[in-house]
Amino acid sequence: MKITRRSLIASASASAILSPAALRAQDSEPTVHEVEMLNRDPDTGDIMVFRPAVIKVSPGDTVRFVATDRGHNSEAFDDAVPEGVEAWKGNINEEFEITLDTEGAYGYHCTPHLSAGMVGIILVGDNVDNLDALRDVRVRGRASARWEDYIARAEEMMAETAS
Ligand SMILES: [Cu+2]
Repeated sequence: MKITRRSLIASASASAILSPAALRAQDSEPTVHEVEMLNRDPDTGDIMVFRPAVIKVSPGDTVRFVATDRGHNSEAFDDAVPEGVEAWKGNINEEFEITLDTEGAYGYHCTPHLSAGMVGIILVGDNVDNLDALRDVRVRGRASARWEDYIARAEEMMAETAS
């Protein structure tokens, strides 16, 4: 079998995931939320997007960025993660997982496509005190309209779960 870069990545991520038997042995399976990295959203037609771009998860959940299309990654904004949390940076073209234990809002982008508006927000838990601070993140051009839109969507999600 010819070892391609793709198969190497696939086997590396497969080995990082517990077998079904091991998962059953655990008290509770970790919840994994998938976010696709896309050149074009097939539903909206938007170019350079994370899908879904705004998600709400529980503390301890894992978010998996899936390299559906090539040329993308996920990089957290240094000033858009809860205090004391280290920003992540995934590699281009590779699936990337991050487990989020700390409650709060996490803003991220695709490194090469920030100016194209490839940004996203993850809400963890019910106390996202830093959500408003995401407005201060330096996002310009086409990205700034999406960023504002996503922050508004995140605020709606929080309002829904609070009621
Ligand atoms: Cu990208």
